[in-house]
Amino acid sequence: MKQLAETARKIHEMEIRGAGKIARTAAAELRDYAFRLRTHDIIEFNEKMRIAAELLVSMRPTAVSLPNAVRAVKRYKGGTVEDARRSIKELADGFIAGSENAIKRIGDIGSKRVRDGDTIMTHCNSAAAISIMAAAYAQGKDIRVINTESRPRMQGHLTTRQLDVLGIKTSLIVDSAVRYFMKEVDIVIMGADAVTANGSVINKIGTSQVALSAKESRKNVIIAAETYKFSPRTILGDLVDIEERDRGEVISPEKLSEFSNVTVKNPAFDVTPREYIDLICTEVGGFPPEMAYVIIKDFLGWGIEEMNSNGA
Ligand code: RI2
Repeated sequence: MKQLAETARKIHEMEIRGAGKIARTAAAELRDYAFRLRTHDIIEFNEKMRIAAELLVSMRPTAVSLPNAVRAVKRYKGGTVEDARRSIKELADGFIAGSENAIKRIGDIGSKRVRDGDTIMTHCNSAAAISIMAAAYAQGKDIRVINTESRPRMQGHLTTRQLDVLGIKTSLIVDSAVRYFMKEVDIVIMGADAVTANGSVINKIGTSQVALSAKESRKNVIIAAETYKFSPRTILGDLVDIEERDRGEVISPEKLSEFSNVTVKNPAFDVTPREYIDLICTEVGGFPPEMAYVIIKDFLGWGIEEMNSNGA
């Protein structure tokens, strides 16, 4: 339980972050937890696995990749603890390998939309979006990236570092300079924490402003998202929760205490309507956002019944 709680804490406090990374981490933690459990009673084992799954899912409410990964592992079968463990390992390892492969495929597919000489704008830090840039650069395309700081957690700095290591020319800008620089941009590439059945994209706060600015300037917006970022439950009418994080990320408690009439809002994500998105690039191909429902149905493959019976 100690290690499970520690992994949960790291996800909650964003020591482990990024929608894909938290999904792979949760799958690995469930697998390892199954092997750490001492019980030989399958009923007790199943109950402990259920509680562990719920705990992990509750750590970040927005990234749908997290419940989707947990759900994939929870499909295990087995009449004995040994059989259940074997099944869990197979499912978790399969999810992790599939996820890593998906990011690579997105790079291969999405990079075809990047031309030699392009200036790309990106926001926050997305492994899937960076995969596209890295693949385009590896193909010998001379690209330049403009990337935002992404306040308040400054994940843009991670992007700057990763692109720098790859050798890609990068300009780091403050979030409020997006529109100022949009005229220099050829294409916008960003990641996703969730994609809804109607093709809206939920990603780091500020994404919708970048997309709005791109739309105004007639610049294409590509969203890089593995199929497990699509939210099956939105077909049932559920909305994706937007995580409200600690106000201390925005202003220190000491500073805030100087004011009498001030509240601080700190939503971590926003919703970009599908009208602002030209293409969602997944590991099974690039699709217009209007096709989100098809991806959920055909590639994610979860039936309505399973969604109803499984809260994760
Ligand atoms: P990959 C991140 O969320 C960012 O919003 C990023 O765009 C998205 O996950 C997708 O990232 P956070 O964990 O899965 O930083 O493509 O809140 O790496």
